[in-house]
Amino acid sequence: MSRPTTDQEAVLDDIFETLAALAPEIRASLPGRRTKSDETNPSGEVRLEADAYADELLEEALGAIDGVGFYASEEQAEPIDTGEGLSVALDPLDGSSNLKPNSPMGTIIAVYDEPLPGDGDSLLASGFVLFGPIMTMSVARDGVLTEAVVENGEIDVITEDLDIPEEPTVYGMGGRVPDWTEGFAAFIDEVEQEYKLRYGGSMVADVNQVLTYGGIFSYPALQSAPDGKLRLQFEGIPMAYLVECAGGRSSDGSQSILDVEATDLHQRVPVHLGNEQLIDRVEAHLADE
Ligand code: FBP
Repeated sequence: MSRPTTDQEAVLDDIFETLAALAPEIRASLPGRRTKSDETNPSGEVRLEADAYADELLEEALGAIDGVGFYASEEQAEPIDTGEGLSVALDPLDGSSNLKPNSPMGTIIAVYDEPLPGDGDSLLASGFVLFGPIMTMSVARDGVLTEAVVENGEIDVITEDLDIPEEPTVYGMGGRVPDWTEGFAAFIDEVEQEYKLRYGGSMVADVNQVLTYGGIFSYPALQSAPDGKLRLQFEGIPMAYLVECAGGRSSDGSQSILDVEATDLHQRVPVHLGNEQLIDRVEAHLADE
């Protein structure tokens, strides 16, 4: 992790205030944009009209900030040069397949102090906006996770220094069961006896379940996809830092996701996030594979 300078702290303030101010507009844009466009993103996924529109809004607003030098997103092949300064990397609409069934979604942001692809060493801060029954924004900075309500575009802090509950109660995991690796299937055989299932198809919403109730979220390496589904730059690293700031752990199966080498802007990574004891257990099962 990098420690922000005083100037960088001021730019980070601008970035999160801008994201909070934009959240109501992104949410208001969703109802009329639930249809698929005829375009695919760099990961080969069909883009929704809402994905493209949220990306445009975020690029325009964040790219205009003095001190933001690059804008990159899951929806664009290359970073956009926006001047001098920090690099922002976004998943403009996480869980966009949830828009049609009107289920929770989010926006994920990571801020790096180097050109992209960045890794855990160049990460300065990360956060997400959760479009749930209410609109909240969780921000990880200087080793601390803060949760706020952003209903009217202003940051109204509700939890300072949020810690993951020590006693885990929920688990959520992606991928189809027949496509799980042997070690991961053996791990799930155990936890499904102990905890309640919470998986809804949006990483932001599912990880917030874990931050709220304790437990584990996984989108593991699959037999058909050894690197899993989720993107290191836009999903893995930012969410790993949030969970680690809350006293939890992250893993790609054998190491913290913040230690994974970033070689490509759209590279994927297996993701495990949650209470330390559960991450230790899933790593032990995967080590046996
Ligand atoms: P998007 O960012 O393109 O929405 O993809 C990521 C995601 O939707 C995650 O939020 C979620 O955890 C996962 O993919 C759901 O995948 P699946 O549909 O395979 O369960």
